[in-house]
Amino acid sequence: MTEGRQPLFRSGMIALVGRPNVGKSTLMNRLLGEKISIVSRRPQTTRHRVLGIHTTQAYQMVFVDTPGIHQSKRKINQRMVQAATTALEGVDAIVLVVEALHWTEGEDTILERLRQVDTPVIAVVNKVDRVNPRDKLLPYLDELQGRYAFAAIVPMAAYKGENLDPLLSELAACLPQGPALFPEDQITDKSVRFLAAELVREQLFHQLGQEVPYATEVVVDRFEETANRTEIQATIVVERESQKGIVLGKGGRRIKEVGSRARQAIEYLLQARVHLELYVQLRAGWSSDERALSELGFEE
Ligand SMILES: Nc1nc2c(ncn2[C@@H]2O[C@H](COP(=O)(O)OP(=O)(O)OP(=O)(O)O)[C@@H](O)[C@H]2O)c(=O)[nH]1
Ligand SMILES: [Mg+2]
Repeated sequence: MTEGRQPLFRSGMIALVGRPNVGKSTLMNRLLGEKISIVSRRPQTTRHRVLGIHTTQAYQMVFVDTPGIHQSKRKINQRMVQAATTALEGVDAIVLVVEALHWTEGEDTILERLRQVDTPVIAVVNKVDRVNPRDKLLPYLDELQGRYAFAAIVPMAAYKGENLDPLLSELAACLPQGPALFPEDQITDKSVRFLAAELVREQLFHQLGQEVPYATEVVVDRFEETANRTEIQATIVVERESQKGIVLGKGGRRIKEVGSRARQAIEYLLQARVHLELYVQLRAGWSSDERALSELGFEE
């Protein structure tokens, strides 16, 4: 499979970590040039580790997008954070994503963990498009340098796909020589079923207010590729009876809009026509129930 490639082919795993909402998933999608991870303006959007595989003639980088690391008493959040911290083990490099000009206790806590692993850490200072004028960034970058022995510090606007090349070269230098870990045309470890469920969940994060998105999970019940379209049936799980009505909306308008936007996104992903049917189901307190979480695919 690596025939025809450069003799010094490199490959390895790279974890993308940081506090919630700093732009880890946006960055991974940009690095891949594909949308694998869902993105929203709300924190705690990503709930699982998601691999994004980027293969060139010279290297294969396997990015691990992770949930934002934060403190919470909720069981689901604890499993999310566990998924993120597990991703720090056995990788060849770590990208710590931070927001330009915003250093918080959250970052201090993450640095504590990074000190426990012997892996090069590259800091990506994201959302620099918000810094105006740009030279306000300089003291922040200086400060950052004093906080940790970062292998490199790369300012970036992931959102616009600016400044990706310097990051890619820094990362390539961290990878060991070796054959590709995945087939070169593979872009993720996740199934299309998982990605479809995520695209529905993304719409819930976009379209529902306050705590409701955090009380929802999406399960694909049926995924069937027929000759001319893909048929998907999915259930939106909620925690409380009152949330059912919110997800449905007046006259079913909200769920219809969620379905319509999610269908378009899934069609784009699959490059195929999609028929999407959505249902809502109450599963009382699922996000704080260990068994329900395991059944819903949250690792222990
Ligand atoms: N202005 C600006 N916004 C950005 C940039 N990168 C990401 N964002 C926005 O930041 C928000 C969070 O982005 P995500 O990629 O979901 O962040 P995340 O770190 O994966 O968040 P969690 O999965 O919740 O931990 C979204 O509204 C993005 O559009 C950037 O470079 N500039
Ligand atoms: Mg994310």
